[in-house]
Amino acid sequence: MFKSLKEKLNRTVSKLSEMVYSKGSSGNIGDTTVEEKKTDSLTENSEKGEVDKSIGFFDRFKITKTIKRALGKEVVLTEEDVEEVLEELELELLEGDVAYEVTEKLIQSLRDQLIGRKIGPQEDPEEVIKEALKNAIKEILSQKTINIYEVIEEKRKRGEPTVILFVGINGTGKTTTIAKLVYLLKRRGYSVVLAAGDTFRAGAIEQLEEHGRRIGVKVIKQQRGADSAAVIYDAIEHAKARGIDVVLADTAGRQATNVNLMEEMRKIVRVTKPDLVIFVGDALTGNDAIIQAEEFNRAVDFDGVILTKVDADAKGGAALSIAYAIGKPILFLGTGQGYEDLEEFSVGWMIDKLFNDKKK
Ligand SMILES: Nc1nc2c(ncn2[C@@H]2O[C@H](COP(=O)(O)OP(=O)(O)OP(=O)(O)O)[C@@H](O)[C@H]2O)c(=O)[nH]1
Ligand SMILES: [Mg+2]
Repeated sequence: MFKSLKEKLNRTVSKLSEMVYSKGSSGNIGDTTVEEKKTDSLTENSEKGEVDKSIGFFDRFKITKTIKRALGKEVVLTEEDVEEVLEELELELLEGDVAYEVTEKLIQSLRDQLIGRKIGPQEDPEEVIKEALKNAIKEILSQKTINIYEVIEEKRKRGEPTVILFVGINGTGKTTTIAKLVYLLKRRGYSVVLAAGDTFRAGAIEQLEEHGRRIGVKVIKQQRGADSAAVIYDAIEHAKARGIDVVLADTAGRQATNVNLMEEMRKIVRVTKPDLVIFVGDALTGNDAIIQAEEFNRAVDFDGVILTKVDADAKGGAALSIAYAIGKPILFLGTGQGYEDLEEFSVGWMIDKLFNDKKK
């Protein structure tokens, strides 16, 4: 997940801190220490009361050479110090499908934070640079988010179901995401009904029904070709009659260029008045996901984004850019094909994935 973006950010941290060290060097680069550690094999042999003489010195003792680096004097970062590295980062981010305005904002934020920054001998330059990057990313992802559980609770207090509509282009993962969300909502104790609002694509109703069977949730449907808004309306009526907490409505995938289907989507929103409209975008499509989101947002003014297939996305461009570009928060991320592979998005989650996660 986000492997190449992580590498780019880490390279930037290394390059800038290298530069700080070279500027702040007082002639000697800290201390060099040699640690001696017994290797496991030696311990095992010792337990048996013997030391295998054939194991060489360097096999038996792991020599760890740690160069502790410290600044010899205070360093003040100048524009010339950071410019080259930031320009490189700028190009790399653009190549990694980070949107232009997001790249510009990120670089500007780094300039603002770093130029003129004094780094004292007590400070760790790597940490200082990392902090600046983290702050820049936090600024980009500072959209007001929506807590869907709060929305559901609010509606529940009024005795009404929460209606969530999922829209997006073909194959982004709408139907799968709905099934994942059912899984999450059921675990939190909410009752759910699904609306088979994709009455357009062959096999779409059956696909949703199959998910419904597997996760144990009812699907309200009509025949293929039926009016999508009517199906979703039925599901809402069903939920009201039975006191069901949440209606998750599937819709057909559509290209923004398909005038009829875009008009159908607007009609669905007009008729069913969903509490939340969620745009489901495929992270792997990078900048295209952002362009599609802009088009859908113009058509229905959606509330939030779910980005899917993040598990297979090395670039991280869409994840970093879409919320800032559209001005709507990312709510969840699809991180795999299993029902449990849906993670709640937060700035902290993103920072953690980019700077701390060592596994992926
Ligand atoms: N790796 C991965 N695959 C995903 C994720 N979400 C969905 N998929 C896969 O993407 C494919 C399409 O998913 P669907 O849920 O059918 O997509 P859709 O948007 O409903 O597609 P249409 O109804 O045809 O518009 C399926 O093979 C899913 O398993 C994800 O987070 N990670
Ligand atoms: Mg679908």
